[in-house]
Amino acid sequence: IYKACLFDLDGVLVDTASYHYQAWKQLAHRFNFDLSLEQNEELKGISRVESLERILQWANYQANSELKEIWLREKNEAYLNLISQMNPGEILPGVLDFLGQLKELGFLIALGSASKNAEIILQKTGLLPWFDAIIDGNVVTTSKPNPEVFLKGAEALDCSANECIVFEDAQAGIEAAKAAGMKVIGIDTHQTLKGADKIIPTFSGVDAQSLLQFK
Ligand code: B16
Ligand code: MG
Repeated sequence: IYKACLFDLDGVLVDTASYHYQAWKQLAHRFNFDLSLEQNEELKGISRVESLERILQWANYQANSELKEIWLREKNEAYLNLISQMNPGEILPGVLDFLGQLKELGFLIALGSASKNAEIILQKTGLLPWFDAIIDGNVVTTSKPNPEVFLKGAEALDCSANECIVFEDAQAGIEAAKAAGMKVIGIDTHQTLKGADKIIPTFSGVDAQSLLQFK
């Protein structure tokens, strides 16, 4: 009954979290704030604008909207600079093999990411040709945990929600998938995700057929 797999990008297919972290950390120095790794974890899956809002809150710093715009641009420029060097070697372990298995099983594959830079990353890493549809931060108006990104993914593939399986590494993404009425598999090395239908630590050695069976 399952026809499609919807993948989050950062933390599922590639690890861009460390690039986001470097770029935000650098930006936060502008208001004398030192962003911690734990705080960066909380930014996973949420949009750029919302990430800045959270950081400003942690820093207890007020900024007007023009300044925020400048900072958002600045952060993104730093981030783009970092990801411009990305290559296929940065695809997370087991991902390519898993995508290959999905194609063989006849699954449709879509991206469901909050990032506005998703397509560049897919291009740089050579992942782009695997995708039948790309839903990213440029086409959604609400962030995860809102289900919009995954509902649009299902629509683009001409599937209903109960035919889709989502792969996510962030709590907001798990919640978005559940709110969309989809099955969700958490990618979680630290066992901190709640509410997923199944959890795998990585795609390494995963057999798609048995993983995608649900009672
Ligand atoms: P951008 P995902 C998310 O990607 C990241 O996890 C999150 O940290 C980031 O703020 C968001 O993309 C927006 O990224 O600044 O490139 O538009 O996990 O939804 O693939
Ligand atoms: Mg993610």
